Amino acid sequence: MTSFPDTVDYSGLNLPVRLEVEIQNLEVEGTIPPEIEGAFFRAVPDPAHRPMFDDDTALSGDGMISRFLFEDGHVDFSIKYVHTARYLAEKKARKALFGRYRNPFTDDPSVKDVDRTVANTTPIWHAGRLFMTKEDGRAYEVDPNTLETIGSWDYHGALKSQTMTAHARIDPETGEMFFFGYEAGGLCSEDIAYAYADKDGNLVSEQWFRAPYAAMMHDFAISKNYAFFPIFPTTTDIERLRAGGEHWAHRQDQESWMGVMPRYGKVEEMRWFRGPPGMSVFHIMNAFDDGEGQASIDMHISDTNAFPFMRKAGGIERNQWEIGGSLQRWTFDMTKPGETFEVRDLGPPGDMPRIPDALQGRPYRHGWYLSINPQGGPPLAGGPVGTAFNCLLRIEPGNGRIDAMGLPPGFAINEPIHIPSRDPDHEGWLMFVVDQQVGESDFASEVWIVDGGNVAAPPVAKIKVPVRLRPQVHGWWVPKDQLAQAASLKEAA
Ligand code: V55
Ligand code: FE
Repeated sequence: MTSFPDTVDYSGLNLPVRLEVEIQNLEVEGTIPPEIEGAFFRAVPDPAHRPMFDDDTALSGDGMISRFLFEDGHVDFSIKYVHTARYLAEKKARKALFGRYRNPFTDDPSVKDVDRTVANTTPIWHAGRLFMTKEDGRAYEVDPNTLETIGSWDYHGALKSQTMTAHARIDPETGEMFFFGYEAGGLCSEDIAYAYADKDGNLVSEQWFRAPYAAMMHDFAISKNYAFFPIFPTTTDIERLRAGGEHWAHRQDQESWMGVMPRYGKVEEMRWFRGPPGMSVFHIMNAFDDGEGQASIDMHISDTNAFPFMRKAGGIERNQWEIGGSLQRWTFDMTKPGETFEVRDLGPPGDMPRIPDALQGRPYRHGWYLSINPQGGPPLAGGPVGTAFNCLLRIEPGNGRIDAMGLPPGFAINEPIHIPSRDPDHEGWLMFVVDQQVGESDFASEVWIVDGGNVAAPPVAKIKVPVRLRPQVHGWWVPKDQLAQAASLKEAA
């Protein structure tokens, strides 16, 4: 008999579900735009076993790959565990063998040399392959049709980094995938690997450099000519890990850095710009440059780390509702020496940004992200941070225009994906899971489809999910024609 800790990470909306299901023909209210055909993949952490430590985090949950498949006017749902080495070892033992989040010193000795990544953060599609990623290890390849796990992914033995980010960036013109791994040389190392693969999925380049200090670099960005590496002071320490402590502690007094280098350049060309102390960044909306050395990055920045356990480990006492922040644009003049750059506020606090894939690394007119509805009570508890978002924003960073879909307190909005429209005058569609509290400990979920250019309007379709869903982290849209090009189909043929 398994019970889970009575904490926000394991109860309420975050209560583990642990169901692998396949359901055809979900009930649809409204009309799904006929041009929406393909797969909405989601990464869902869902611990298969009670954690070894009651105060562990939702970030430790075993990765599940989930798919809403839009085909011939039908929507089918499926979800399956990623068969990581860790998942398989614990399944065999019928209990958790891996200890604290990213602390191998707390593991059962029987799994000393077993890969401990949980592949729970982002499903990434590149060159016909689907990967489940987690920044503490290598990706796992998953079959996009069967959702079965193919195995750990290292670019056919070419990748040297021991880790790979959950936030890769794909250039819309070249099809190259740019990515990085931090703690690339091992636990707590300051090594960062910067790499890219060509449009066919071959690793072309991997260069290593040293970070100013070992920090959680959750995301990065590319523009047409530059790569941007954000270092914010959520730091790690091998001695703390040896003592059984947390991997991450936020440092309110430590400075931040932005590394900027030519995206096809040498890491020796990296320029480091010193930023303000104590700030935290998880996700970056986009970056772009003007071809003449003016390089900008737009990111969600907050004045401390949003994760309560990372603040606590750093001795920071701050309530969730007292965290300040904004969407900020940092602009670097790469033609001039020096450490200074320009900062501009673009929008209210929030996270989980989305832009059309076609504008990755390019100037863009609008983007979307999640925030908290200032009207009504506090948002639903749950999700990886412990507090859900309940407001979808569309923002035009150029002129400050903001449109919003604000939901009442009992609702949670998961990260939207964007589906481009065939109509060039249409901004495309946003699709996201909405969770709603329907009883003291009962929750119901739907997939909503919203007109990207008119987020304040009611959804054009709501798809009912007949099982409970645990909050996802990130998602990825793969259109029908790309699914048909899956490497797994070719390799099976
Ligand atoms: C994040 C998520 C993670 C993680 C580290 O959203 C950071 C941020 C789902 O796992 O391990
Ligand atoms: Fe993320």
